[in-house]
Amino acid sequence: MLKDTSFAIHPGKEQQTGPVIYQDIGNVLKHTPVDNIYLFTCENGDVAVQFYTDSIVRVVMNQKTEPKLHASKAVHVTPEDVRITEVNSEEVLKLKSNKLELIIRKTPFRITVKDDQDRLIVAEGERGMAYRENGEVTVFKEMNENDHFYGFGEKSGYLDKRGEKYEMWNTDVYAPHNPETDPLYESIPYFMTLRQGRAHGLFFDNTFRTEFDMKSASDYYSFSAEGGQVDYYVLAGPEPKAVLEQYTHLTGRMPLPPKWAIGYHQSRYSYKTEMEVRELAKSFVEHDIPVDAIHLDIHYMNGYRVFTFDKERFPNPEKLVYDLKEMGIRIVPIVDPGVKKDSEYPIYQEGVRENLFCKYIEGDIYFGEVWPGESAFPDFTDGNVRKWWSDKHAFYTNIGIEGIWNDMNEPAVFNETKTMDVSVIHRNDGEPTTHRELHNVYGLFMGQATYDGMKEQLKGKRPFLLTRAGYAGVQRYAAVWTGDNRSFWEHLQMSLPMVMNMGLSGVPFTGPDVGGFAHDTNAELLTRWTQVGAFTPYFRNHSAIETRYQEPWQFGEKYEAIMKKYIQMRYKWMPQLYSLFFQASKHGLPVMRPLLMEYPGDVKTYNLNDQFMIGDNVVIAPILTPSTTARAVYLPAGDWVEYTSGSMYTGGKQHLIHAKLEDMPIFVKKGTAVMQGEWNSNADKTSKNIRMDVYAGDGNGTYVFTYYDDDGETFAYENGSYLKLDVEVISNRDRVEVNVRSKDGDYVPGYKEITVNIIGLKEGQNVIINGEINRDNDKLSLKV
Ligand code: MIG
Repeated sequence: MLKDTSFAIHPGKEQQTGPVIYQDIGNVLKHTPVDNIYLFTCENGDVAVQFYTDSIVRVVMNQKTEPKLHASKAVHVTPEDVRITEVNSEEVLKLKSNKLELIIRKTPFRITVKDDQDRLIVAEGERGMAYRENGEVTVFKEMNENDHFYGFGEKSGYLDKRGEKYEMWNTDVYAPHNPETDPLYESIPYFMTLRQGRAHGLFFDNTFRTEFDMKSASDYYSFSAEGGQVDYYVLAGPEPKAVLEQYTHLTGRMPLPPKWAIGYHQSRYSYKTEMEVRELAKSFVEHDIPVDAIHLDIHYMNGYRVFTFDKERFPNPEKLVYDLKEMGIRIVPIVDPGVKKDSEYPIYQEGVRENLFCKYIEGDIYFGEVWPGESAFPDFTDGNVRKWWSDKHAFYTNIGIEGIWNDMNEPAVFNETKTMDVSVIHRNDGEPTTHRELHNVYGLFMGQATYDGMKEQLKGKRPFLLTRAGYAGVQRYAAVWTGDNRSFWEHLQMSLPMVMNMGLSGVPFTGPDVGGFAHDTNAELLTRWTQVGAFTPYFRNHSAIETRYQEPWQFGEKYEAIMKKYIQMRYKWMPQLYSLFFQASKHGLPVMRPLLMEYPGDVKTYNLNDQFMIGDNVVIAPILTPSTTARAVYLPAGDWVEYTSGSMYTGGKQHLIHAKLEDMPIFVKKGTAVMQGEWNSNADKTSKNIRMDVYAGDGNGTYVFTYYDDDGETFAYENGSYLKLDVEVISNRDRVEVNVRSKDGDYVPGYKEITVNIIGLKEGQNVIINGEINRDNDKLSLKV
């Protein structure tokens, strides 16, 4: 494996000295509206402007040919019929929808976008769109002194990306993920800008190596690509949530995962034998620690050949999968893209005979060194290849497997560039082009092939896919884990802004390797990390070969008890989490959120890295440093109740909160509610009793939320088999009201009612449930 040597200095970068010369797009020579597209012929290229919705406008510039409007790998929706009013003068053309106004200056071509309140959101001044001789395209935008930047997918460093410069080029980085380590595995060329409480978004849909520069200048930022065309979307916002809805309208939303995938996963590189896996599962059951999935890393295979099991180590995988499922545990095997070059290996034979591997233009197969040795790589950019790969997954699904883990799909190759030769040609569904252009979508297409295949084979059951690499839109197919982190406190800290920014990038189902992948973890770090993991959307403990084993019981009873409590807590919170996953699948909103998402007007939240929210009413403030039992917690406006202690705190300021090793501070906003279930056992994880904890407010306030439930494993919800309650909680001086505003769906859950538990009721406050006053303070409940 390529270790981090002086190679990492990238000597190539030093060579490009001398002035960088940009060719500006130049003056508009003519413009013609064609349907909903405005085409501008400019001196040095053509531009197309196209409204997708009232709130989304697309700008495409091509310096060589007509702007290409139908080649996106990420955007699968077509433009709506948007009503636009047009005002044309000699200097400017104004195009206005209900939500956006475009002011296009003609000499030279410059585009400025305003929102419906006449506020500037994206503007060009002296600089606009340009390109270079070498094919690079760049867009310069004015940067406001109050701009804060978020998103950019999977990046190390802090939440607010102002002052940073990022590259998008899917890369396998085993070297430490430091603040300046960039790029990593995922490329999501998208960001959200927050300026004085209002947000807008920008998605640069270019699959080449791209760069975002919020660092080099103080009054403008830029984004550029090594090739292709300028192709970006401006998203109007104006709230962060609206931006997310707009972005995921374009790039798609996460399908609702099966409930088991939202549970706790245990992994290791590797659990090497069937015996070991059985022992592991047994230990979880004996310790009464919840686990929903055990991952099989590369050692399960025969010589790292995908779609095989090593017969000695895993003599009867079908029985293993079956027996574990009886215990309530699923098996998730790893699948890498590299297919071992071995003329006696059927997958390789088929790939060669049926012409499915990536090739050079001259016709030779590209081979790269990965785990199995010399390997060929399926060309996932081609529909036939995807279909083949999809079908191959019957190997797993036929024995009862419902989840797959895709690794190394950047694609990673053990060579100096860490990836495939950029001159390799991809079929690209009939429009062949180089790896240089499609590198960043290789993992996305692998994900599509895998997800689609499993979905078909599982006949109505929801598949789970975990991936390392991806591009904008990856959320349509997979959950993402953040790759090879390390067992350092710094990496626990870093995982918070990283996962939050993934959530702001449309990928709600994300998490780091809990406990840290590389290096030996330790009792305290693992315990604190497990506490956080219980509330991050994706929750998997994973560790590297030759590191200390880090299952929850490996550090003695004291630590085990705490980890057990938090992993069980994950399951108690499942009704709440599942409702949030539902919301994410419907609207694209993240499950784990930075505070700025709920409090965009509060500048104190703009770079708050060590706290996060679950949904819109719960703040989690974990301990992220060793030997620490207190920390400052910023609580935004409102009154807050600490979940375990019941202590009350006023928001809008910092508090010093004490938290012994067994405690992680969790704050629920007064006047709101959270849904709680219970932990039964591994074999039976479904809550029999559901409780609504209502945190009585004392001022005037109404809180509305959605409780969602269904069978948790099939697609029956698509045909109405779900339970959806829109609930309002009204708090007044004299009463707390809980009303079901509407009930949807025909799913009949195992429980008949939801227990209502009012926390912090004041003297003189009555409780009213669905309009009926409760006088004797009996057991309160809502019928479902
Ligand atoms: O080059 O499959 O990030 O989670 O355990 C290492 C072995 C390959 C990298 C993944 C890691 C996994 C490991 N893989």
